[in-house]
Amino acid sequence: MQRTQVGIIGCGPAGLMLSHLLSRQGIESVILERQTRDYVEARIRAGILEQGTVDLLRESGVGERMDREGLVHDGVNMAFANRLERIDFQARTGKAVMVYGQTEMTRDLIESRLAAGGEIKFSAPALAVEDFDTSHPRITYEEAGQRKELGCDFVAGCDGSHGVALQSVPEERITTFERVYPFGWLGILADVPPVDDELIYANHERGFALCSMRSPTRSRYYIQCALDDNVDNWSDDAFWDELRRRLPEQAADNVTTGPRLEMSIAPLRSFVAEPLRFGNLFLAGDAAHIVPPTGAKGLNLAVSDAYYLATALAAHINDDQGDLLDRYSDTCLRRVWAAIRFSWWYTILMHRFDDDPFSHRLQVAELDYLSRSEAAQTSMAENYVGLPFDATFA
Ligand code: RFL
Ligand code: PHB
Repeated sequence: MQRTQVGIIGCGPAGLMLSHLLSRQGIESVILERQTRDYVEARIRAGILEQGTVDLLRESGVGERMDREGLVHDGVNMAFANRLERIDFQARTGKAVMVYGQTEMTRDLIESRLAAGGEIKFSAPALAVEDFDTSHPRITYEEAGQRKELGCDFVAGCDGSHGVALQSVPEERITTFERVYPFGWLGILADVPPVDDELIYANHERGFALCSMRSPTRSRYYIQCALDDNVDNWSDDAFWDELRRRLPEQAADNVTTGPRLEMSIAPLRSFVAEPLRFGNLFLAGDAAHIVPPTGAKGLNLAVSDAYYLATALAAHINDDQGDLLDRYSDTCLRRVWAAIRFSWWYTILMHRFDDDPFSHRLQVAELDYLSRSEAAQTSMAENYVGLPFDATFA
């Protein structure tokens, strides 16, 4: 049986960042990934990195391409009632966010892991985590049609929603919290210049819309859709028409249309599984919590979990200090719930829930307040650029 110090299930941002940070502390790990490398590197997901994520990528030596190709955004636009109002992150918090796709960050981390001699087994789905309450946990997995085992000192379940790590834990040891929203996001990716230099989040009577981007020549747009909607119902023209209808005139006039590179629907939900530690099995990222994409927090939480876990494992393995590991679950959950709250608030503020005109007037009143009040803007901005995470686990 192959052995490693930390067995990691999942080659997404959480698993890759954990493996990367552990190797910098001299700790060996093996990543098991169900999909092929091509699949993982082509997957289109999140696009916004918080300041703390950007700093960590830089400090840990994987920020070079991000700094060359990423776009620093000092603010964001809020559209409502045919108005366009800007929230200035720099002025309110002294921080910014970076537009750099999760796809690109994943590629950078895979390349860096492999160049440093790290081991990633692609097309190797984990089946279960065994003996995690002992000091010799094992991951059973499949490789080339064969059933195999990876012996570990610690196991990290970074296997996303529906992962096997959480499923390996008896139900009575887990408490879950969930909110399912009654709509989804229909997203399009197209090689057209973005409508604005910065993102536009739009509240509209027809439903939410978001103008985002991946580069000065590649745009990512989303519109709120019904849960039972289907990509086949949407031609490119129908998407562009609906997007324009939901934007203030000045922005709608600036939309450049083009053929889709990708179109998909994502449902929106909030989910937390507690705790994040079961003996020597630790959960990180989407494996333990899901946020609706409205606050752009999913990817950033995966990174902060990985940071906390790498720091705690290094303190235990290298310095024989176990207290950070003991506090891992509580430390992460505090930050996770802050992001769950912010994403929930932002989702409620921006989406159409029903035909109730009272609800819509309330949303407009809150957005109007946000546009006038520095205090309200500071609160929004400090959550959007990301609450801090640091080694003291304060
Ligand atoms: P990931 O990225 O899902 O990675 C988990 C990895 O585990 C693998 N896996 C297994 N490997 C081995 N054995 C098994 N049994 C396995 N089961 C699963 C999977 O193949 C995968 O490679 O989780 P991680 O690392 O926690 O990172 C979290 C982020 O990816 C996620 O929070 C965000 O991408 C969420 N998200 C979005 N967030 C945003 O902030 N903005 C967005 O626009 C946005 N769009 C999205 C999204 C998530 C989506 N999902 C999960 C389907 C769009 C989609 C479609
Ligand atoms: C994206 O660019 O995919 C994106 C940006 C901001 C969000 C969600 C998704 O809140």
